[in-house]
Amino acid sequence: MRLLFVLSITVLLAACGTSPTNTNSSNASNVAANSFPAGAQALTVVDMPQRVKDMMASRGEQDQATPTLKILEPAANATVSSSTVKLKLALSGDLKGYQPHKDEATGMGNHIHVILDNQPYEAYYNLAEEFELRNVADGEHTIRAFPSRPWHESYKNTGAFQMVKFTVKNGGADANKPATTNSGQQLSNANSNANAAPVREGKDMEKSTAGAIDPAKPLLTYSRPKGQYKAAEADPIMIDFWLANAKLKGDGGNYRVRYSVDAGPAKYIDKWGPVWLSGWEAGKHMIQLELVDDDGGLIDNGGYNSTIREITVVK
Ligand SMILES: [Cu+2]
Repeated sequence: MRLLFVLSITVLLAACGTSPTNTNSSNASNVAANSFPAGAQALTVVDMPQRVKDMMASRGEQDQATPTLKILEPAANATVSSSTVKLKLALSGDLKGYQPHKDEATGMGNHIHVILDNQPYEAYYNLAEEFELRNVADGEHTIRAFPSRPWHESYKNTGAFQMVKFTVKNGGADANKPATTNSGQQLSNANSNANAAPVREGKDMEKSTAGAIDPAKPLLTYSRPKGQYKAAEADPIMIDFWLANAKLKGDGGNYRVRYSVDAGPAKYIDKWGPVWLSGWEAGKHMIQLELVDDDGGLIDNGGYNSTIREITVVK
């Protein structure tokens, strides 16, 4: 039964085209229409795990920080004539010791989530160097960025989230380049120019273009879960997102965030914050996250407000 389930996901993803991670509203509705068998797993909402509470306690006041991000590059509405798009950010605000940095021993640390169009985010640790989005296709794009904690929970204060639209023209992206698989935090440091001074953080991007997105309208940005989860990290698993121009019901607004796992029953998040789910079975799972109104109607914004991601749980 599980094999059949995994197979049906694979077939469906193949049917959606070459870019399974670039979920937009059209393949989102495909998935809904095909309705996966709801997984055998029973997920329950649980408390933040002790290991995260311990990390939090060891960070001083960082969790009360209110980091403000600015996208310095690319400039708003810029035209970039290269398929390598350089991202330059500035961090300010009341940081309380918050600084992006990767601890080489653990591979963890504070980082920025960087999202091209509606692809899975990439982690950006060293703001002193530009982050390179490589092999970006010609056309209109968006970058969304926001600061995150070592366990990938985003900062949700005003000013933390930034978005920029830009266009790549005659960038020369290689359409035949095999897309990097969505294997989590795989950062490519490959650099064909051996004499290039700093080896920058960066990533070969999947092919995608921006949706017809209105930055003034309610916007849900999918952040977590993503990639592969192993051992202690696989239970519980956190759902986390950014919400712009919209308040949830429980926060005094009119909106709800609806989620489902493996096309199972719809669940709702009515207060903006991370939700930890326990009870995951090993294997692949699909998570759908949508911004809806009080009647459950999807609030569309360029296809970004309904996103489906596949994750893998390894036990
Ligand atoms: Cu992260």
